Amino acid sequence: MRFLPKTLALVSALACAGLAQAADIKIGVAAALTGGAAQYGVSIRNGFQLAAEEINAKGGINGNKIQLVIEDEQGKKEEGINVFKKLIFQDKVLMVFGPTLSNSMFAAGPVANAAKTVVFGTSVTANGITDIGPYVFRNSVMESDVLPVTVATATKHYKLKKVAVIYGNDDAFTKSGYDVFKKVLEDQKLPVTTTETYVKGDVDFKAQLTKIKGSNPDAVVCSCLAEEAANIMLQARGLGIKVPFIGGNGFNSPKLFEISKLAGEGTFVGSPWSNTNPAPANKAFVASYVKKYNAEPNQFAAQAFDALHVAAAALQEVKLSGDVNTDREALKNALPKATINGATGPFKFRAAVTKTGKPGGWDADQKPFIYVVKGGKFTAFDGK
Ligand code: 1QQ
Repeated sequence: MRFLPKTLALVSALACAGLAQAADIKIGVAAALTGGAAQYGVSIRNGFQLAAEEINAKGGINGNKIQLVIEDEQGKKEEGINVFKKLIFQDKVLMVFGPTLSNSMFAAGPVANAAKTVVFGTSVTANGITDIGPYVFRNSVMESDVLPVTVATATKHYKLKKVAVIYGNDDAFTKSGYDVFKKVLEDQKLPVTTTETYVKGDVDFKAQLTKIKGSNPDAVVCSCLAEEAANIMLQARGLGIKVPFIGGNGFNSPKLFEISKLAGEGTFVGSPWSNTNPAPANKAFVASYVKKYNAEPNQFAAQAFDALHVAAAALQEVKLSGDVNTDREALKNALPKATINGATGPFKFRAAVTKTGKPGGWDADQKPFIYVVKGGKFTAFDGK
């Protein structure tokens, strides 16, 4: 003991006496807090902060408090990569949540996977995300699990015979959503009257909508982010298109109604979260969210909230060594078995089925709720 530096001697003395300070668990959150995707990213950050506060108030994880390191990736690929590098190599976080968009995940996810650091998406729904590698996890439900249900439900309800399609062809999520819609429409034998595209930043969709109107569909299928979807809806009504819309995960933002007002009435959409789900975990989440933020939560907040609880469930089972590489690997091995009963209901992972057959990451194993838009609000579809 005589030869040890003073502070080290003190630490080891405390450790011997069982008084060593519990360490914080640093967890990175990369979310789009500014720019167009902030309509999703701000809710995501709120969900994480609420979950971290609650977990820490109950004593943390095996006595260790969670410390969130939150960065704005602006919904841009390059910023996603920059922020991931900072969190992983500079801050040396145990794991990273995010980014908000699939488009950014395809760029930033490989950075985390190569650094053998868990990256956990809470809002990324495109096909192929978990093909990036074994360190990639998500609790966001893939469009390929949700859209077949959404389309089948809308088809039955409206007795659809043919639909038009519109999508953004330069975003990984809207493009992948289109690929899924195309396959679902083929599988469900619903003919397509016309397929129209736009690119990021477009605000005038009248040329595409005029073609859609001329093709006389019974509904318009839209693989779009919320802001574009809302403008498409408004302009469609302006052109006299009266048929309902069918959308994907991009629709699940209150922004849709802020812009479209009542233009989206009758829209069908699927989501893994229901605001009216009476399960105790969801009621508790909604109540504490409203108390903290003085606003209603949405799906993106619920998924972020649940994601931290999933990570916490895995971390309960990990004996942290203090060596970041060892601990990152231990978390990656514990995470696939983590299950919770959360705001989005019972959650578990399933191993990704990759295109290459190489080992991939882990996808969400959850079923969607179906909603129809009534009075400018998502309303649980009652099956009639
Ligand atoms: C994706 C999405 C978006 C709607 C996330 C906010 O599902 O990019 O995958």
